[in-house]
Amino acid sequence: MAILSFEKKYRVRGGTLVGGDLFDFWVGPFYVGFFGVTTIFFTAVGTALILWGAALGGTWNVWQINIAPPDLSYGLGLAPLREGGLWQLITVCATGAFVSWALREVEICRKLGMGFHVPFAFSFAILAYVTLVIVRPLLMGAWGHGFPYGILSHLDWVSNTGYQYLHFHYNPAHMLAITFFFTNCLALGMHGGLVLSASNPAPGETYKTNEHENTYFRDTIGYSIGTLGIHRLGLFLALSAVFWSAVCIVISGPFWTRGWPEWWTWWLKLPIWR
Ligand code: UQ2
Repeated sequence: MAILSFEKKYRVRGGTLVGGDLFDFWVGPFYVGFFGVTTIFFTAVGTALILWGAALGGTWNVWQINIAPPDLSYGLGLAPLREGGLWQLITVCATGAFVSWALREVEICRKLGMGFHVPFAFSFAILAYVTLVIVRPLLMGAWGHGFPYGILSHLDWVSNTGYQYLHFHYNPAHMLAITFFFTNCLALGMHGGLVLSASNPAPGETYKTNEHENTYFRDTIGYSIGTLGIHRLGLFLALSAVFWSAVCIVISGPFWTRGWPEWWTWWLKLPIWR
């Protein structure tokens, strides 16, 4: 279907979750909707607060700008703006913007009669962020356990938090997350390579399709997962990577406070070694 006739089919009323027809319109190519408005609102306020926090920080070097969460002594209370309060408001705005964006995706899916796979996948990314700056700090009793907003400062936070547990690579959920990230990389490398090899022929060569793709893998490894299957596998691998990343950090502190290498003593204590 040509893009112009498809637009007529797509630009239909309804599918909104709240507000009825109120924000049910487009601005240029962009669908607005109630959650388009809330996305813009949270993004604008959040960005302004980040600029305010940066202005207070004494450097405009983009690598060094840092907006830190409150000191641990503030616990789960509100902190003055300069003492982490800005970080708290920015966290509210960021979460508001991300959730608004996901719900706008849901409204667009409903308009189009599509599955909710894209907002479902995006919700895993939101879950990872929320786990770091809300769930884990709540479980540990202080907003100061959230990560600071800054390019180098958040890297320092990751490094310091890792070393607090001596060797984060011994965290079993971290192992799973990494394995999923790497496998996801392998699968997307295979998929991208396979699709381009078939559908982007050199000048003078002919365009190939599914049958060539299936046959390539049947000839090399005796198995093809299929053109739909590879996308199911990709979504599973990507979501699993994010899910186990969230698990690996939320168990560090709230459920395991010692070094991760020590967790493996259960293995050494198995009766099979006696
Ligand atoms: C495939 C297929 C595709 C693909 C790829 C495969 C025609 C265009 C990459 C091959 C994938 C396999 C065998 C699964 C690999 C498993 C893991 C865990 C990486 O068969 O169908 O569609 O892109």
